[in-house]
Amino acid sequence: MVVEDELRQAIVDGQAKLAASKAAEGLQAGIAAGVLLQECLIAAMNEVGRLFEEGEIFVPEMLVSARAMNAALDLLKPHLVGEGATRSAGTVVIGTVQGDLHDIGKNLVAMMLEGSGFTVVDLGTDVPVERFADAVRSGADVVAMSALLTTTMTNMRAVVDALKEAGLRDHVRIIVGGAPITARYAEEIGADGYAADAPKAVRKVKELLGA
Ligand code: B1M
Repeated sequence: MVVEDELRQAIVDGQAKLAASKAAEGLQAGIAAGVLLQECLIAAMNEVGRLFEEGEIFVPEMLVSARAMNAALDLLKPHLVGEGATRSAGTVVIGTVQGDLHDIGKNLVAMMLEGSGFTVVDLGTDVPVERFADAVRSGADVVAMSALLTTTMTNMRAVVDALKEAGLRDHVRIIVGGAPITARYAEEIGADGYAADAPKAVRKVKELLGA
């Protein structure tokens, strides 16, 4: 098996140490970190999702796979992010919306924004509407929301509406993303932008801030 296959398999099997060592081996073999991320880490999590959907694995297995992906991601991180700017390009407050515990994609977006020179305030997962509003009051330039569940994506609209009601909507740009989110949904709920993946999120935030 080539190292890419071994890395994918280690994540699907939830073997964190092996996943980290295979990620290191991939880098040593000269495979770009971005390629390992897309073709191994993200591909493995898609496979995990498929196995879950087909009832072949359950939540605990998904969780150990997520840990294995994070172990590999830690290794790739220094290679994925740039040097960063000396002065912040703006403050982005990011979080996974209320009711939703998925954080791998959100962490990836946060990491890449940080690497591109933004100050990132990470509110974590299961973030109540009011915490986003408080972060805007504290001076965030951008609110970035992630959702992975069709049942929680509606909470993005709740945040946009709450910001409007609090008179804060015009003070901030809003970007949304996550597997069930589309550009159309972003427009429908009154967000300023949508991004399909972490690099596109960075591009969108730069565009929104004119950075
Ligand atoms: Co869950 N889960 N999960 N899960 N899980 C999904 C999302 C699911 C699609 C699996 C499936 O059925 N095929 C399904 C959702 C179905 C739906 O709503 N349509 C699902 C389900 C049902 C559930 C539970 C309800 C299961 C249960 O309990 N019965 C439960 C819900 C818990 C909760 O949140 N309240 C649950 C739990 C979990 C774990 C906790 C076990 C674990 C998460 C661990 C963690 O995150 N720390 C987990 C996992 C790992 C997954 C899958 C397998 C992988 C998600 C992932 O990390 N992908 C997932 C299946 C899948 O996605 N194929 C699944 C890799 C990651 C890099 O991609 O997060 O999509 P992603 O991020 C991408 C883009 O979406 C984008 O950029 C990233 C790439 O660069 N992006 C943004 C993300 N956020 C963005 C924000 C932006 C811009 C882009 O701007 C702000």
